[in-house]
Amino acid sequence: MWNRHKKENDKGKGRLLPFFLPEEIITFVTEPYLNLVVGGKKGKPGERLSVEGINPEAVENFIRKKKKLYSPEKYIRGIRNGDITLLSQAITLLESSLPVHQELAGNILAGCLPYAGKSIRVGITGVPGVGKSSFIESLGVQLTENGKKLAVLAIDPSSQKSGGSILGDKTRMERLAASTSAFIRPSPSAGTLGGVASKTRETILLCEAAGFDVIFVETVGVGQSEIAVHSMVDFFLLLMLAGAGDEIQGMKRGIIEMADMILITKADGDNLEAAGKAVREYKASLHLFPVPASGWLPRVKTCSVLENRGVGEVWEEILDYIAFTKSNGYFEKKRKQQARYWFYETLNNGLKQHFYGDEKVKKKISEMENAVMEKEEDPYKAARDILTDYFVG
Ligand SMILES: Nc1nc2c(ncn2[C@@H]2O[C@H](COP(=O)(O)OP(=O)(O)O)[C@@H](O)[C@H]2O)c(=O)[nH]1
Ligand SMILES: [Mg+2]
Repeated sequence: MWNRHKKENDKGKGRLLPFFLPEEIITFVTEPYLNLVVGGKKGKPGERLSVEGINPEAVENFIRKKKKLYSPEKYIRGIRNGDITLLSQAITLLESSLPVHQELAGNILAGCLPYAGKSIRVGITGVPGVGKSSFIESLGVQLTENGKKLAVLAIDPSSQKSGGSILGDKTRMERLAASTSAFIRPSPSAGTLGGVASKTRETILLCEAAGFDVIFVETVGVGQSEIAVHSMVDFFLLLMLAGAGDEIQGMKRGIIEMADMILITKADGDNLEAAGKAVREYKASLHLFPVPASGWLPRVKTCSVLENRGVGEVWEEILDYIAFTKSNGYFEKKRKQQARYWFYETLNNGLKQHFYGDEKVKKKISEMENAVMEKEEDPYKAARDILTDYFVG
């Protein structure tokens, strides 16, 4: 009747909970909730427990109360007024897998959409240690001092277990974090990359409705996360270290091709000469690439956060790019393509979740996996059989 549930970083023995509680509720369960289910503190393990005993409405109401959820209108109004607390709560709802949260978040998002879309969205990528956080802090402070409202979001697939590395970065972005015009939000810590990234995109929209006119999306990784970020920003900035080869930096050609600008960081001290050399090399290799669809030829420049050089120039570059792509129609075109991308992403994710979450499918997959590995089953036939069963029944 009772199962032991242990959270990932729970050092204790975990918690004994009724077997029938759905997984997403378990993460929320506390003693009061148990009392509600079993009917009072005296409900002993194994007693008075039945699936019928659970009133889903009571559970939802309880969760609503416990998390102090408000009506969608209240969130929307708050966000529109720039209320950071309500904005943060709405983002947490977006990131939650609880159906009641998802529904509320969906309504909030829908209400905010008409007010979204007006910011400049910039993706910032590069290997760990290249200087992303330092750069964001430096440019961010300049922007906020000039009256901009800046939101910094992060997608970091490597930090999904540790729960968002930008938390540590917040200390690196001390000055920015202290500014009332800046909003810094770590990456959501659960789910697949596709899921995490789509939450980040929705977060952009909420931030825009809250009046943030510049959005930075920081990402670290090689490949997948860049594609996701590229699909939600207007300008994609690639930070590179001088002196380290492309292979060392783990940069695939595709990522360089996505970049609207390459910025060689830490161009100071002993590194100055190497930085200049890197600029020449990247310029030469960019010439070998086809002209990008935007018509914009990416520039290669250097910067030093330490000596405060070249940082503000990046912003000038971004503004030039926005003006250029707005005048040639590419800006709108890209945003439309991005909307289509996320439409399909969401469909794909939904299908996957439904398929892999299906009990029958789960059982069959676990049976078949071994058979396929032991060559007892043909992998294609095994997969087709499972799919046919799922779709045709
Ligand atoms: N010399 C020099 N060091 C820098 C510069 N920018 C960042 N760093 C250092 O590089 C290290 C990594 O920077 P960080 O911003 O955390 O990189 P991230 O991992 O890409 O976010 C830190 O120790 C910074 O102090 C710079 O312009 N010049
Ligand atoms: Mg960082």
